[in-house]
Amino acid sequence: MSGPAGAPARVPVVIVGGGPAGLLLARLLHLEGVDSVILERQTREHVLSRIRAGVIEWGSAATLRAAGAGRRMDRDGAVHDGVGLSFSGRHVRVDFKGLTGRGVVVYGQTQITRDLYDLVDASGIPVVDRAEDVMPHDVTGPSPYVTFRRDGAEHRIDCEHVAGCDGFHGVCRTVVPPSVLRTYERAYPFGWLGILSETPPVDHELIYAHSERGFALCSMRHSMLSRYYVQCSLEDGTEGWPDERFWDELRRRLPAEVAERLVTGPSIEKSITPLRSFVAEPLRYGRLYLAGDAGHIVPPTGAKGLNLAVSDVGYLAPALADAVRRGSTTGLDTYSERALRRVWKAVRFSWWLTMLMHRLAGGDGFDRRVQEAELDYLAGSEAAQRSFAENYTGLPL
Ligand code: FAS
Ligand code: PHB
Repeated sequence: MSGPAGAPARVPVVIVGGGPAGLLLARLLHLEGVDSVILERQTREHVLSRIRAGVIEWGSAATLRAAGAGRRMDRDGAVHDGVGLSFSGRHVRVDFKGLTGRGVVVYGQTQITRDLYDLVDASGIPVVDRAEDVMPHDVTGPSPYVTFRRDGAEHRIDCEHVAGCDGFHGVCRTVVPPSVLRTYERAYPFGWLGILSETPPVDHELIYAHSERGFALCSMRHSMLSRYYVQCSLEDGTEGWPDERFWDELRRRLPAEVAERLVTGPSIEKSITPLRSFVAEPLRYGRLYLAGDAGHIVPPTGAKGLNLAVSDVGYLAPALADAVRRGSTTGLDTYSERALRRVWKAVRFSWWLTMLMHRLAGGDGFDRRVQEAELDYLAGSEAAQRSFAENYTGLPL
């Protein structure tokens, strides 16, 4: 078997998955003079059709700029110096800039993925899309290889290392034996119903709303493209949420002065996302390394999913380059521990903000009183707001 047109039969690094983690890793390796190939299960059109994250941490933006993916982000994205929290009829602004000296960049993951694909193409990095039944082999030995099918033909690529950037439902995590893999998980008893609408955002910054009826989030992609979410039941389907019901429910969860400003319009995308916290340990097994959603999932409340994919790759790329170019495995030997230290801090923050902002069913009202007390404390404490700001804008790499 040989590599398909455009892909080598042997390459130092095979990357499974052509989402943000895989694309960014390929580009950073290229800048270090290390060749790779990306094997992506879907078509490029399918990957580029996904509507996902919207908030880029300060450090992630720096990594993307270092990769050469900053031009359109800095042109079309918007730096946000704060965020609004609304609860019990109150509205509190957390001043990221004033508290930490930095902000976040609001720029859609869809655009980031497009920018990264353009860079990968310009770098001459082969991307095999519609790669079926991808499977890493012999990852605990010195000569791993990856097989896959495409258009009915079997293929094999020999390599030195395999990067599992294939997301939560990918194949690479399954290569790690149950005797080695440890997983930690929280499934939340609610989901997010999200819509996109070609309407002006309700505010110039994001608003996270805690209300008796449930959580809501007002976000955006640009001045005429808004992104809104409401907490919903896991039993819900989008067919049960016509636009009129969505807009009505969103208004009910926002402070009156915000709801009055809301400009509604037809949704151009509508989807429901279940919320989950998940971490797999270790992120390395032999010469296989997990990065991004392949290794961990966070509820989108803290806007960390995409950012963790970027930080994992920020650790993994130089480590792979050291091994391939200089024969040093120190970076690879410490990759899992370093990445997981940052992952668990983001998992904690995402869990904390999810439990703080969402309506928790059942109970005697105790949870709600504790939520209200914590929000009241956050509203009045600079120390609490600084902690929020440090975590939201991104902890150091
Ligand atoms: P991805 O899942 O993006 O990419 C993995 C790639 O691997 C995919 O292209 C997939 O097709 C491919 N693949 C899978 N199995 C394969 C196989 N066997 N062989 C080859 N290829 C394979 N994060 C936020 O910060 N904010 C949000 O609002 C937010 N909303 C989200 C909504 C949804 C519905 C989902 C699923 C995630 C959301 N996330 C959000 C998280 C999301 O942005 C991820 O963190 C981000 O996509 C992680 O990037 P990757 O690790 O590259 O994984
Ligand atoms: C988004 O704009 O899609 C978004 C923003 C912040 C979040 C989650 C999603 O916490």
